Amino acid sequence: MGVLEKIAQIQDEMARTQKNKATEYHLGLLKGKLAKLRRELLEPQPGQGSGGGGQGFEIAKAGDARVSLIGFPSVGKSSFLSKVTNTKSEAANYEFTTLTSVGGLLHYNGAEIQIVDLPGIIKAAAQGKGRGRQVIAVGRTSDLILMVLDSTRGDEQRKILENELETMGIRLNKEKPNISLKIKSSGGVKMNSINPPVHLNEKIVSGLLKEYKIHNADVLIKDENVTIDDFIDIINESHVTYIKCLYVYNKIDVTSLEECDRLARQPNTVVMSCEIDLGIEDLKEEIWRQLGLIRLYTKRRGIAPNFNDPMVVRNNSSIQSVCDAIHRDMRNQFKFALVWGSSSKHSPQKCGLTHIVHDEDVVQIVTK
Ligand SMILES: Nc1nc2c(ncn2[C@@H]2O[C@H](COP(=O)(O)OP(=O)(O)OP(=O)(O)O)[C@@H](O)[C@H]2O)c(=O)[nH]1
Ligand SMILES: [Mg+2]
Repeated sequence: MGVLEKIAQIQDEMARTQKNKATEYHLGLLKGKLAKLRRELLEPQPGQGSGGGGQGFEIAKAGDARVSLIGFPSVGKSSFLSKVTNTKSEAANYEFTTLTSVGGLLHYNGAEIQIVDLPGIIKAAAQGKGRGRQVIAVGRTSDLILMVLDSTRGDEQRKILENELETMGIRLNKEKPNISLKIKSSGGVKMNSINPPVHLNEKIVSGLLKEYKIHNADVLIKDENVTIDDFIDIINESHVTYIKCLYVYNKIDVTSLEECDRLARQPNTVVMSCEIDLGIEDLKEEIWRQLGLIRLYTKRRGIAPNFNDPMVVRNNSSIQSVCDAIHRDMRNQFKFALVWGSSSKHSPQKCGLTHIVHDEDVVQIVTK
C-alpha cells in the first residue's frame, strides 16, 4: 500500500470514529500516525534532488525580507507583482499563466522587500497535484505569505488553501507551542507541566512519542492549553514552519460593497483591486507592519546622518546585530554606540552591544 492510500485509510478511520472521552486516546494516536505519513510524503523521493523548490524553481533570496504570493490561478498574483515592483510577470485571463517563480523588489521605507510571484495552486497541492508542493516549499522560506484570493469567490478558496498549507506543515499566524521536548537515551518518558494541561496527559504523550520510536524523553508543558496537534507539531519540529500570513482579497472592483466590507473585517485581511488601483498603498503599509522591519540612520562622528538612506534591520535587533549587518568584523572593533531616538533614555545614550534599537533611531558606532 502506498503512502497516499495509508493516509486515506487513517482519514477514513478518523471520520468513522465518534469523538468522545473514550476515543480521545485512539484518535490522538491516529493523528500522530497521519502526521508521520504526511512527513514521509514531503520527504524528497529518490531522483528528485534535494527536494525543496525543485529544479530551477527556487529563486535566490534578495533584499531585506521575502514575501510570497500564494493563491489559486487567475486571482491576480502576477498583476500585483507588476504593480508594486519593476519586474513584469505575465498576467492573463487564463489559468496557470505563471509556471515558475518570479521575483521582484518592492522599495518601501528605504527597504527592499522581495516579492515572489508563484504559479497558482489548486486543491490537493500537498498530495503533489500541479506545482503545489514546490510552491509551498518556496512559501516556507518566506517571512510573510500573502494569500491572494478572489473576492468574488467568498471564503471557499481561503479554506482550501489553509488546509493545503496546514497539511504541508505550515502554520499561519500561530506561535510555536510552548512545549519543550528533550529526547534522552534512557529513563523513559516523563511529562511535567507548570499547570495541569487540559488536552494532554502522560498516556497520550508517551503513546505519540512511541509512534515516532521515541522511548526516553523529558516533556515540559509550559502552557496548559496546548493541544494534541501542538504536541505532534513539536515532535515533527523540523518539518513545521510558523509563518505570518496576510489574506489579500483582490478584484473588489467587481464585488458588492457589502461583501467587500464583510471580507475586510476579518482579521489579518486586506482588500484591493489591481485593476483600478485600490488599496495597494494600504497593503504595502500592512506588509511593512507585518514584517516588523525597522529603519536606522547610521552616522559618523561630526557628520549628520543621511535620512534618505536608512539601514533596515529586523524588529528587536540589538546593536550587536547592527554591527554584524555593517561588517562581520565590526563587533570586534566595537567600543560603544551612541543612540539618538525613541530607544534611548537621553540623547545621545551611550550603549553596549545588547541595547535594542527602535524604528528611526540614529546610531553612531564608536570603534577601538
Ligand atoms: N476585475 C479585476 N480583474 C483583475 C484584477 N487583478 C487582476 N485581474 C485580472 O485577472 C486575470 C488574472 O490575473 P493574473 O495576474 O494573471 O493572475 P495570477 O494569479 O497571476 O494567475 P496564474 O499565474 O494563472 O496563477 C487577468 O486577466 C487580470 O487582468 C482586479 O483587481 N480586478
Ligand atoms: Mg501569475
